[in-house]
Amino acid sequence: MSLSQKDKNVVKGFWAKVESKSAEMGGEALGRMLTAYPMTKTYFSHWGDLSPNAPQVKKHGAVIMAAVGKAVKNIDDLTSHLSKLSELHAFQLRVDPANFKILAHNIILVLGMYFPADFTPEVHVSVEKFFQNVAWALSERYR
Ligand code: HNI
Repeated sequence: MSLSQKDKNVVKGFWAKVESKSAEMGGEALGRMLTAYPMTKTYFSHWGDLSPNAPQVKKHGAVIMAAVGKAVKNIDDLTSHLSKLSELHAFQLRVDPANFKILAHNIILVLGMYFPADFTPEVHVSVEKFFQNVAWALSERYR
């Protein structure tokens, strides 16, 4: 489902509130994905320790969330903005695109955990749509 102007405004407004915590939330989300969806660990096996508090998990979580933050800033043009990252995940990293939804789910739940008051149902629906669009954009170069 494409993002309405309202969705875009809601996502940008919410992100402005949560951005300062994004690195920490990214680590939490990646750690949860690797624990709750253990089949996702195969892509990161070169790191060794994949426990939720492992330094590389925290560090890479921050990298992922920085990329999500940039995507929020490019919300009008996600497909071209994420095209290079899509290519990387398709051809170098060979990540099954089904995993984009799994990571998005974990990020969304952490957003709700960290910001329960701001994560209203209205914010939730727009944030879900945003991540759906990010997942589509990241899947674009797989074709
Ligand atoms: Ni992903 C590297 C962003 C989903 C596996 N990933 C990156 C990098 C960014 C990034 C940014 C660093 C690129 C670079 O070095 O140039 N990844 C994102 C985003 C999402 C995502 C925004 C979805 C919201 N990646 C996933 C998923 C998996 C995944 C779902 C696997 C389950 N990514 C990787 C792996 C690397 C990676 C593996 C390389 C990690 C390393 O450093 O070894």
